[in-house]
Amino acid sequence: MKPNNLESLWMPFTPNKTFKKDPRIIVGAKDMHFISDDGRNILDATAGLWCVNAGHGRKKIQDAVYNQIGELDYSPPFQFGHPKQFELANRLVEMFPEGMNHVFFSNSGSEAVDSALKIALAYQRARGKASKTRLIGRERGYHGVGFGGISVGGMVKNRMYFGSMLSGVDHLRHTHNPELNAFSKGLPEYGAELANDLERLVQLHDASTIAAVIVEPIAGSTGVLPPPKGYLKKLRELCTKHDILLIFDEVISAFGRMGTPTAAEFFDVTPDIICCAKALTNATIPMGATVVQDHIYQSMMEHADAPIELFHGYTYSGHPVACAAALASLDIYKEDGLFERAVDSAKHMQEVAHSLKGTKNVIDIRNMGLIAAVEIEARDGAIGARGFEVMKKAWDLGVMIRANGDTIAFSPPLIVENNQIEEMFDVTKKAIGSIN
Ligand code: PXG
Repeated sequence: MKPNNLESLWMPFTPNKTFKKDPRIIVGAKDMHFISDDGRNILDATAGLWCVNAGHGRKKIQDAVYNQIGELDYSPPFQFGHPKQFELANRLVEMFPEGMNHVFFSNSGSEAVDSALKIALAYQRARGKASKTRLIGRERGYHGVGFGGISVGGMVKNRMYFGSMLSGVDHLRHTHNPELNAFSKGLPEYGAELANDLERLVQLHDASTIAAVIVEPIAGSTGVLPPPKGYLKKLRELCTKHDILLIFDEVISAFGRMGTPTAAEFFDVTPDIICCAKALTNATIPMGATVVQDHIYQSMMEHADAPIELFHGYTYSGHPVACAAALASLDIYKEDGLFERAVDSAKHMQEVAHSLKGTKNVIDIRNMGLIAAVEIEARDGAIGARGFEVMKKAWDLGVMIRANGDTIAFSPPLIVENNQIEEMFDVTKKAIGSIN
């Protein structure tokens, strides 16, 4: 392919100029591997982008999608229904924490987040608390790329180019504390008290102005930050105390990444709203979902001031083909026992990941569930350069890893074998060793 042929496409979150000089092109995928255009098998240590939890090319999903297109390719989601979206909503509420019984569909994590924020605001108004309009996110949070998501998000580059965003937003402090918590296996010991930062914001703004707090139970894109022990429970208590909704953005953590259907179940903390996407359809067809507790839905049904209780929705909300892909994915997760399998693989990955302690430039290793991260020290004046070079080198050596700045993130499909976990980290170690 001539470099020219790559010019028409503006690639997302990619240095276009650099990429197009030396492209990495993927032409196929099966199970744990991608296939590159030069015919190499590349081990997928990232489940694509935290999303292909059942592994690639699953026949059951392929058949479900094919059959669905023949049976009902599309139907409008406003004023009309089709059976599979009700079936999928029922399946999801069975899996999700008790009381989370209503599902609003969208097409991505960003939309699932925007839907959650809008539901939170509309709910507060419907129940007579219209002054509760403020949204609280957290520093280093990632909630997708819509204006709602970047406003509550806390990743500087994702915000600084895009103007003033939503007004009436504030942020909790992030929980990363390498001085005390570096090389923690599983949840870090120190930092639960950082949840009290919500009290600071309540004192500043008053609870009567705050609609919701949104956090990732485990922060992913910012470089994998597991929550300190006790942090999420404390945050839940404070939200309840101040009558503030708690939203968990589970776009990466739902569907088995923690060995449970949701991280909420893993932590035994039930939020008011959960956003999910990605592995919902094993990433085959784009889909997002926002799942809410009974009290939110019931309040909207009883108190909304118009027959349409929520003025929100997407042309592709509950798309029949996405629903078919999601139902097939949920079947696979269950039939293959993949969430349980992830628990065992996570133990092995913890040991293997931490064996990289002592490798040149490695300054921290973090893990939780089937997620691990190896952080390397940034090169002077070039944050992210080492991470990028390690990612490229690993690709050359046959493993796809993800660099979030100088943190290498691992989130393999839940079907990963122990020897493949070892291969992921062996190659990463070599890649780290090969750069200066
Ligand atoms: N919330 C969270 C917690 C996410 O991780 C989104 C929302 C947005 O989802 P969509 O489907 O709109 O992209 C995400 C997405 C990375 C990386 O490098 C992770 C995501 C996206 C891009 C890169 O870890 N997660």
